[in-house]
Amino acid sequence: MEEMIETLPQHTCSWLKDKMTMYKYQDFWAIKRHLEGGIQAQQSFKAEPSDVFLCSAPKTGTTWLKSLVFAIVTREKFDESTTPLLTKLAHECVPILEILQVKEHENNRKNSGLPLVATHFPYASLPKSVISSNCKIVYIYRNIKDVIVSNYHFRREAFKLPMEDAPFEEAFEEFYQGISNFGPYWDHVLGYWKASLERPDSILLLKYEDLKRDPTSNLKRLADFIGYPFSVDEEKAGVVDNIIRFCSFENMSNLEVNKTGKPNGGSLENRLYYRKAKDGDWKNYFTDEMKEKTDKLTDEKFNGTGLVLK
Ligand code: PAP
Repeated sequence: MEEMIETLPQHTCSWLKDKMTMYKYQDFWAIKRHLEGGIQAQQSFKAEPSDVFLCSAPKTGTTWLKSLVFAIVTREKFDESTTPLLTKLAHECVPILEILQVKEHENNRKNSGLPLVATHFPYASLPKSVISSNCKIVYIYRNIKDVIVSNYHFRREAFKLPMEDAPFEEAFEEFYQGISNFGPYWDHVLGYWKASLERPDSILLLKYEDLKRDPTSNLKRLADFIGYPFSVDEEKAGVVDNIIRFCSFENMSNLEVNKTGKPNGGSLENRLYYRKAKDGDWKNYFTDEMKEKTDKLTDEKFNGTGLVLK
C-alpha cells in the first residue's frame, strides 16, 4: 500500500514549512495515513443497512455533527452527567473510517448497538457497500470562505506555526487551486449534493449555517432521518433543547476534555477542534481579490446545480 501511495501525484505544503505532504488519489487529496486507512476500508468495510454515516469535508462542522448525532442516538443510555462526550473528544465517540477504526465500529455495532461511523472520504470514493447497503448518510457542509480560514488555523496550529510564519495568502491559494485535505472542497460538496438529489431517502444534507440559525427544526429533521425521532413527550420534556444546548459550541468548548485533552493521547490537542465557530470570520482574512476569485470559481463550479454556498 505504501509503495502504491508513493507513486501518486504529491504536493508538499510550503506555507506549512513543508511539514505536510498530500497525495492525489481518485481525484482527491489526502495525507498518507488517511489514504492507507481509507483504501483498506474501501477493500474490506461491510456497511449494514442500520449504519449511519456522518460525512463531511474537514472544517465544515464534523465535530458538532458527531456530538449531535451521538447525543441523539445514545439519549436513552446516557444523560448529561454520564455521556462519554464529557470525557472524550467527539471524534473518539464516533469511529473514523479512514483511520483504521473499522474494527472499533464493528465492535460498537455488535456490543452497544451504536451504528455510527464518520468519514471525510468523497462520495465517489466511499466503500461500495455504503451505497449498496442503502444505509443513511448525513453530510454537513459550510460556507467555503469560512472553511478556508478554519482549515488555515487548524493546520497552522497543528504544526505549531505562528501566523507570521504561515502566510494566509499561500494557504488560500493552495485551497483555491483545489489542493486541500479531501478536496477540492467544491467537488466534495458537489459529489454529496448530486447523490442526495438521486437518493434523497438515503442522503441528508445539512448546512452548518442553517444548523446554527435554526437548530431545533434541523435537529428534529436529523433525528427523523436517521431513525431516532423525538417523541412528543420528549419534546415537551425539553430533550431536543437539552441536546442543542449541550452540544453548543459554548458548552462543548468549555468542557475540560475539550480545553486540555488530546485524542487517543496523540499530539493534536482537542482544543484545535473548537476555535471560534463564527459565521463570516473570513472577512477578517480575505482581501477583496480573494473574495472575488472564490466567488467566481464557486459560480463556475456550481453553475446549474442549484447549490448555493458562498
Ligand atoms: P474536523 O473536520 O477537523 O473535525 P470540523 O469539526 O469539521 O473539523 O470543523 C471545525 C470547525 O467547527 C471550527 O470552526 P472555526 O475554525 O471557524 O472556529 C470549530 O470552531 C467549529 N465547531 C466545533 N464545534 C462546534 C459546535 N459545537 N458548534 C458550532 N461550531 C463548532
